[in-house]
Amino acid sequence: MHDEKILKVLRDRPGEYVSSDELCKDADISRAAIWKRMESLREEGYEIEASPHLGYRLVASPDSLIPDEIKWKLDTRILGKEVIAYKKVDSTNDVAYSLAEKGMKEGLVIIAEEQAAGKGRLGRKWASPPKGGIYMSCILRPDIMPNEISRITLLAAVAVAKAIREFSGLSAMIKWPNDILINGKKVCGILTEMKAEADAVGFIILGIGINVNTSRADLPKVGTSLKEEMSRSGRGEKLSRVGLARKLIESLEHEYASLKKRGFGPIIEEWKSFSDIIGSRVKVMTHSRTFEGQAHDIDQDGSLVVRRERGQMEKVSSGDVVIME
Ligand code: BT5
Repeated sequence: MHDEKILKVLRDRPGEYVSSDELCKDADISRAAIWKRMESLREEGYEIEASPHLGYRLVASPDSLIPDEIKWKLDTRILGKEVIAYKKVDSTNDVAYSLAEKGMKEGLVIIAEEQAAGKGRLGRKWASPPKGGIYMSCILRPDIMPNEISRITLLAAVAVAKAIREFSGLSAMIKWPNDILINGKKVCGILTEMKAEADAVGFIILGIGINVNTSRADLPKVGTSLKEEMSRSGRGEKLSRVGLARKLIESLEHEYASLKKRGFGPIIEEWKSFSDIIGSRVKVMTHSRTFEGQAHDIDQDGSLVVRRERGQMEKVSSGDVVIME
């Protein structure tokens, strides 16, 4: 099947009819095959108009997470050069992890319309209902130490916040370490998993879940979606998941390249500009203890530095925080 070729020909001439002769030549197919190919594209959700005299015209593309749609005009060199999509999968992180173990290259993106067992951190669940969300995981092979993995989570948070802001105009904020919030509610979560070898990182799976057009009824109480927040601000439109996925992959690549070129410093500065945690009173919960203090800083490996009552500083590399004021 060369639907990709047909699509390319139709897309290269937006709004225009392309004659059957031209399609045969440019997409390298026989006249007899055109109709069947058009039907299969229509089944995937493409709206294609046919005119006996003029030929075929692409009117609209579906907002399904189809690899060709995501890769269309994707402006990256590493991330998303290869995209594998599923209608339904247990967890995109698990799929990406096993492919990375088999040696799959950096940059591969696994994306799904629905997850049956979407994962949060520490055995928690990520609600992944169909049709409204983006659930994606990416293989990264950065040259960092295992204790620097939080850098990738923070980098991803910056990339997501920027992508959402640019794409929707909503003021996405970051909450340490891995939440993206809009109006105080969670719209995105990030799960970074890694395989460490001796004192180096073998690979990292960067998993991102975003509620795009998801209805609130399908989300836990703490959650919201971009569509819900758009309608709260008087804009009722649905957002294009394909468009946002593309923007997100580009934004991730931009931050990842910046990490390689300029180090972590500039990313931390941007992170802080999207977060209001520094200076706030916080309750910190790690797997072993709970304590309160004032969020003082984010350090060079992505840990939260908290000032305790008597002034002593505590570094927290993983856990959850509640902002008290
Ligand atoms: C996270 O965990 O926020 C990481 C979520 C990562 C999900 C992506 S989707 C693609 C990839 N494949 C996977 O299997 N996972 C990744 P954590 O910080 O532990 O937060 C989990 C908590 O967020 C839950 O206990 C709920 O309170 C809340 N939650 C669950 N689903 C949500 C949703 N869809 N929207 C907002 N909040 C949600």
